[in-house]
Amino acid sequence: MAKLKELIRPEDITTCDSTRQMIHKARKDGVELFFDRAENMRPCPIGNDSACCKHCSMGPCRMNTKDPYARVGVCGATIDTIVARNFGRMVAAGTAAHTDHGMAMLDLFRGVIDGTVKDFAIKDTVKLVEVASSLDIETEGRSVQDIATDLYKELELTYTQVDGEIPLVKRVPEKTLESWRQEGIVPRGAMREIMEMMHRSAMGVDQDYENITKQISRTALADGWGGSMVSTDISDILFGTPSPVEVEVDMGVLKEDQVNIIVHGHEPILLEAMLVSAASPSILKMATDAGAKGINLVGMCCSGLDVLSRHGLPHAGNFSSTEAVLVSGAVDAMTVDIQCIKQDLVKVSECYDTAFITTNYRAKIEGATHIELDEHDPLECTDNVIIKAIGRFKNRSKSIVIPSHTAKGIHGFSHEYIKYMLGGSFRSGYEPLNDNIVNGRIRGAAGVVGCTNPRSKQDFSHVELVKELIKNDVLVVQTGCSQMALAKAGLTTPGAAALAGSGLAEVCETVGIPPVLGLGSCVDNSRILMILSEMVKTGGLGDSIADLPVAGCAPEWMSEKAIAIGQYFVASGVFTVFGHTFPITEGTKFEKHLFEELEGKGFGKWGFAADPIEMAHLMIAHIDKKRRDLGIDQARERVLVDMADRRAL
Ligand code: SF4
Ligand code: MSK
Repeated sequence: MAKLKELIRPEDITTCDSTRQMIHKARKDGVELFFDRAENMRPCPIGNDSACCKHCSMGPCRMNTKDPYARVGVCGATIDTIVARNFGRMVAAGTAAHTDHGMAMLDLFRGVIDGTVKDFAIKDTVKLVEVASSLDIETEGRSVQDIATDLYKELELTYTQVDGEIPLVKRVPEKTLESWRQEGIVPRGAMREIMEMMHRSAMGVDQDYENITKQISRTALADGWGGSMVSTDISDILFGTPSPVEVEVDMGVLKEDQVNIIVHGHEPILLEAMLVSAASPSILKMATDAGAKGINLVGMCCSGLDVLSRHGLPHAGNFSSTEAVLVSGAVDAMTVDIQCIKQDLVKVSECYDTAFITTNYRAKIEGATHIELDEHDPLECTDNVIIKAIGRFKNRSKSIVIPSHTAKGIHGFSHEYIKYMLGGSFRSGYEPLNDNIVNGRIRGAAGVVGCTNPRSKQDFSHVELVKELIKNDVLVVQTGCSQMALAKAGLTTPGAAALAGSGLAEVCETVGIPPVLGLGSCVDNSRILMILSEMVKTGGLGDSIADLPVAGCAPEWMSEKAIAIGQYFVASGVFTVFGHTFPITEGTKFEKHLFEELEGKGFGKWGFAADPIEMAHLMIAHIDKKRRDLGIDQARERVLVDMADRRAL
């Protein structure tokens, strides 16, 4: 371990008991984790408090003056141009990540359709027909193969189209779409928008922050209503649309007497293939011959959430725990694909003799074993990963300390299932949700999503924020590492309704749902967009997404993907609050544009707060304002008076 300054106490950097226990152990073992490095590497003050531009070799230009307008770059670029360009490039990178993930799903779908991929098939034909119909593809009396072929061609346009509107904007409420058309921000195709964003943010091109913001929104919308939505839809078609399932989470799911394999990353294909390999009798025999009682497949981060939603696979924790889990000494192999994979996992794996295996040609890591997953023969890779894990199990030499905590919860809510659960098979729909919002039992809805970050006490803001929201009758939907924070804290069970306000608790108890609904991985934020769209189309809550009493939040975000997600929610009409830091300079015109002016154009707006309770109250205040604008605030007061009257009686 590198020589460290005095280290911060684990109690102060995480609220996750298992991670805390593992940080203590790592320090005893002399193993450095990212928490330690975050302590030793303070954020660069120029980037943190102001801005820097390094888009050409006349710079880099530092804008770290007290008055952000006191200086311009060598080329004359103002602070607004510089922060808008930097922000735009983050959105372009985040959008590229989600759309490339979606493209990989589409590649797999094409292989299934043309018969070159034989290990996967179309599993959910109901979803296939539903997605095809939503894009006006004829489905009546046609074969699955023909519908799928037409759907593939249509969805490919999400990426390759150079003019017009991406296909999935057909799902956007009319008034929301109209505001995009007026602003000229309907995405044409994701590749074009990302390319144009990169071009316009280069030295000497777009130097008007308002004009840059238009391309920022257009690019982000190509993610939410494009790449991410394609990824979710195709994953559902190939692997099944999630429905509620009970899942056990946290590091206590590791088993000392089994071969433990952690799968971490984002694309579901790796874990889906791992499930097949782990069930193979010959592989199982190898494991038992090695003295193991079985093979324990465990997910982490977003691919874990994807497969947890579909198969109820146990999950060991979120982004901040991926090194910590290795410190247990119980992980025989960690295998990864793309995104959010810290490079130092290789080093930490080495310290505990864990086999660390990369599987995707787009994401190799120096020092890792690379076994490429080819979708035409995925088991070749996944069989090999398990064999390596069995080899490590046989020769385990490190002391094993498995944290004992686990929590059970219900996950796997999709927008389709929410529709069904509220109305049953005969009258499935969003009417019960909208009715309960109108009558005030439910105050509004909030999406709480996103990462964890070593610069923010792990899970703390997610959990405190969500508790405050449900206490105030706000129904919460979740994705990504945030979902896992709440799952570990035991808030994804129907019993958590006891922590909710009386109105929300009554609805949850009637339907039998938790007040916190887990929807899956970070690309599955597209499911939240679909919920919003359904709420508008169902009626009674305004004509556009911007009219809805809803808000979003990523309290501990770290990835560029989170910024892209935040911007597509803002452009779609949602007030979106981020916590811990925000990557622009305070007191600039660009800040005012994002945080105030966009709302006047029929979009949502950004918000920021460092404290989770403050975040919750910013969101609740916004929800209440929307209720007033809709004229449904009176209904809420009437319900509360009725309850008080009853109590008095
Ligand atoms: Fe400096 Fe302008 Fe070059 Fe940026 S583009 S590094 S502000 S000279
Ligand atoms: S894994 S993007 S840390 S949610 Fe999707 Fe978690 Fe954020 Fe990665």
